[in-house]
Amino acid sequence: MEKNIVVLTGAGISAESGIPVFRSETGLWENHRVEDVCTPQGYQRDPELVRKFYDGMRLNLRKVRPNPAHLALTRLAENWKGGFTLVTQNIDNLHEQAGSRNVIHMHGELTKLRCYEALGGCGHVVETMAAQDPDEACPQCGKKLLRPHIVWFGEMPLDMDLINERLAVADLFISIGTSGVVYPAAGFVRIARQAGAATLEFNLEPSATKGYFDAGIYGPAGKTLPNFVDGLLRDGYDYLRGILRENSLL
Ligand code: BV8
Repeated sequence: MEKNIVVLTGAGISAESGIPVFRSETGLWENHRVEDVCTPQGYQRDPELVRKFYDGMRLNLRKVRPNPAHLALTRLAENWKGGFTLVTQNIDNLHEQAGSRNVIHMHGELTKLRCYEALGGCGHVVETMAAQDPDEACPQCGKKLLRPHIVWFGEMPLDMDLINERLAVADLFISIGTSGVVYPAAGFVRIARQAGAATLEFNLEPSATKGYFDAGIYGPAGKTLPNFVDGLLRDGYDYLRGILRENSLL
């Protein structure tokens, strides 16, 4: 019986591609307070500030490229015989640039805008790589209520039913480059454990949820992940058992 793998990535997998991670010592994110740029209230207060914040990150996507960690996940997905699910907290398109398909962007995507339902919009989603034009009307309902299709704090992450379905039948849960601070993503390892999955984190240093992982491999994912994927594809679960033993956190 082939095993099901669920992977969760966070900002750390994009760090070696030059995209700053979410949390920093200053607690600021790209020089902004999180509550000003990553909450519905912040958007209500100053939609122009929030639009420009995401415009900057969207336009930056033209300059960044996937790193070996993204490419290793594409290789794993393409060659793994069992089920493979990639969930990301990231809003960049580096997994897609690396060739990953069916990526579940639970916190939304920089390359999409949505007609804002809470203000009376229709929820229609449009793709864009450009700076947002605040006067652009929704192609579906004609209202000028388009907003970044990003999940802000206090908003429900996307595709949670699908994610929970995949976690419920996971045999291996791999978390890569996340501090384990933001929920519900940080709770996925517990759901996977309850389903009987082996759990493994790849990070620069132990995450806040390290206590729920069987093992941890610490260092830049661009270096650690390709080796792991090569071993798993070569020797399957024999290799995994060795890795879990050598890097046990229990
Ligand atoms: C919700 C979009 C409910 C924007 C983001 C108290 C307790 C528990 C929960 C809460 C609470 N109070 C409030 C909450 C809920 C809140 C939450 O979890 N808050 C936290 C801060 C306590 N969560 C929410 O609001 C979520 N929604 O709960 O809804 C609900 C219920 C009913 C009805 C409606 C709603 C929504 C959360 C989503 C917020 N949006 N992003 C954007 O990205 O622009 S979250 C944001 O944080 C990013 O998505 C980011 O991905 C995510 C998590 O951060 P990380 O990815 O982990 O990044 P971080 O910088 O933290 O860490 C990077 C890691 O990488 C580090 O550990 C580092 O060591 C490592 N690293 C660095 N370089 C490398 C590396 N690893 C490997 N290799 C390297 N080279």
